[in-house]
Amino acid sequence: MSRHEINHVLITPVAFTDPPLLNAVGVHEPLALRAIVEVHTVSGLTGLGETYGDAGHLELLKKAAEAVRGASPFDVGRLWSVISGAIGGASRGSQSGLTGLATSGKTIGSVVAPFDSAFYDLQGQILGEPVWSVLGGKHRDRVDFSAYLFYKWATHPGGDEDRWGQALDPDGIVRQAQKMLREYGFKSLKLKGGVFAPDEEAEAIEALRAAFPSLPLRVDPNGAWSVETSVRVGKRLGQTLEYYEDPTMGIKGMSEVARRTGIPMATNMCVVETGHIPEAIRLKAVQVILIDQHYWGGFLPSLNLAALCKTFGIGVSMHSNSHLGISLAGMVHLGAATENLTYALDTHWPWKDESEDVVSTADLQFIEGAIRVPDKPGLGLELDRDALGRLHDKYLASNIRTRNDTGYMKSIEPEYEYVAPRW
Ligand code: GKR
Ligand code: MG
Repeated sequence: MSRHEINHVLITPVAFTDPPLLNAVGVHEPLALRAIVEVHTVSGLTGLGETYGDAGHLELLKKAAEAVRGASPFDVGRLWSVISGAIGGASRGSQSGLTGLATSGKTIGSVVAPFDSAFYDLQGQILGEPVWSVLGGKHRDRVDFSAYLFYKWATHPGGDEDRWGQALDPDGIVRQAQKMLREYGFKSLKLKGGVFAPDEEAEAIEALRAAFPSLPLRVDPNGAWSVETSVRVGKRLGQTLEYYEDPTMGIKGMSEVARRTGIPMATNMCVVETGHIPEAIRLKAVQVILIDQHYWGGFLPSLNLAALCKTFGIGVSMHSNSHLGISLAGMVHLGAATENLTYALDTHWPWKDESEDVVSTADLQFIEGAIRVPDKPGLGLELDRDALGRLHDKYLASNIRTRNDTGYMKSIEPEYEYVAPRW
């Protein structure tokens, strides 16, 4: 029996303010959901993980929590089999309220991930070492992030205007980029597309290119475009793009776009579990994979994926959803420990209200678009119980239990329908 045996797991769903960000399936609701996972040991330590807060996901997390009781925090290699046994190998689909937008994969990895995070956090605390050190050491002292631009409304219906204002055309997107760069110093730009007609979005990319001649640019329509549209827009944007993220759905379509445009294709949609990798490699469908500890199963499986990418000459970037500070810390530790991190990471961070979090992120400040890799033991975080309580109350007071961008959009624009590909 380990001195640090796990004796208790607490799962707390929380809600935090989210602006009306537009995407291929609708628009972000006024609150985003997450679940905070605390793993407690008999020795009195607490390891932290952050994950999706959808109702179906919470049910699986509860089963997983039962299954890890009695384990040692050093048992990370067995987490996958222990948890998949407990939840019956549950796979994609049912936990996601996102019609057709496989943003998170929602595979078993998404249930394992917060436990992997908490276990590594505990290991670091026990050893007095930061998580990146336990993961094998750091390859960099600063982890670079990319600006993540969204078309957006000025306000949620009936709400107050947020600090970003409206961005519904190329000028609005350039203004948003200028503000984000001014405040965070990012050195690359990603535009979330799939919202307006593809040529309007191409115009926005061209406007960004004119405004920021030397910055790498990415566009991500989340599979909203057909192969033909993706090829046409890809040829129009040509070498303007650092990579072309999920313009179309599926490995075969991505492969055809890669072959016909020659632009590096990136994905967080068509390769979201190991079973997708052989076909993607055989068809040369993706040249960059966005790792994400939240659905690949945590830090260890993400590092394994990065190693596989290295073997096959595939670049590595990182994906994000709306997230809080525990996720941000995890991204920085994983980013530091990933040797072949070839691109700046995605983050939704600027969209969050800084005052809303369950941990202090004072050690995770953006300077010139990067976060300095922290040195404190574990993830280097301390849970703020009052803040956790406040965000949990916010969750309880809301009626949002599953992310549903499409339903929210339809409640505002009843004629809205989700279709893929839309163009
Ligand atoms: O937050 O609307 C959003 C994004 O579209 C997100 O859901 C995606 O998962 O950031 C993501 C992506 O790169 O596809
Ligand atoms: Mg994406």
